Parts: sequence; structure tokens; C-alpha cells
Amino acid sequence: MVRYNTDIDEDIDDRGTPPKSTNATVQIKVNDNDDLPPKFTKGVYRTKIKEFYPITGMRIHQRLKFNPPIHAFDQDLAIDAPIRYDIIAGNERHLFSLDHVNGSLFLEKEIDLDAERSLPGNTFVLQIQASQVDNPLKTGRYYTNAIYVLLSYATV
Ligand SMILES: [Ca+2]
Ligand SMILES: [Ca+2]
Repeated sequence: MVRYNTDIDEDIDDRGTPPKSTNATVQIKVNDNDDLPPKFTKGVYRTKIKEFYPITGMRIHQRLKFNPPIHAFDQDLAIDAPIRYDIIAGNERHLFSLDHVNGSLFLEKEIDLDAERSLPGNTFVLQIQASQVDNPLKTGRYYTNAIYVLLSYATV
């Protein structure tokens, strides 16, 4: 909803004789109201990664590239509230982490595709959410925001 702040000077018409009248301008200033949640730039973000070979068991923190990058914005453009990013489903094994501030996705563990036989289409699907830092109730999760990370075999 857009609220209107009105600042109206009406014609002032005194009833004297002869009547004196004056013109005035009407200014209507429109202020944006914080009524809309954040929205992602895309419904689905996709990327491809290769499995790891050999598996070392060492902890990793590898940034995954997306084009375009994962990004959400406040649809109240004039307010442009800061956004917080979270993974809300699909990360039960904590293979991934999402930077809460800028939405960058990281792979945290080495993946062996042979050990992921139950993974449909060799693809991890994460559901992500963007919420306003100043009002977590305003989230963009009502949109379909998924990240598809497609695994492929390492070329050895
Ligand atoms: Ca608005
Ligand atoms: Ca907003």
C-alpha cells in the first residue's frame, strides 16, 4: 500500500467586495511504505560442482559460483531494508553454508558422488529465504527460491 502525504493549499476566497482570490499549487508527496517482503532476483539458482577425488576428509570452505549471483532485494525500493539470507531446507547434513549477509553459498565438506546414490538426479536442492533484518516477519520465502547444485563425477 502506498500512503499519500498530502500538502494541499486550497484556493482562498474571501467574501469581501471586491473578492480577492489567490492561486495555489497542490503538492502530493508519495512516501514508500514498508509493506513488501524481500524478493529474490530468480526463482531458481543453479550451479554445477564436481565430486572430490580423492576424498581427504579435510574440512573445506569452497565458494560456489552462481550466475547471476544469489541475491534478494526489498521490494520497497525506496526503503531498501538490509536482507538476511538463510537456508531453510535441504541442508540437514550441513554440507553447505550460506553467508547470511551477502547470500554466498559455500560447500563445507568434500562430496563423493558414489556415496550419494540416493540423491535424485545427482542434485542437491536447497530452499533459501531472504528476510528483512529489521523485521524478520517480512520474508521472501513465499516465493519459490531454490538452489540446485548439480554434482558430476570427477574427471580423473
Ligand atoms: Ca511499499
Ligand atoms: Ca520491505
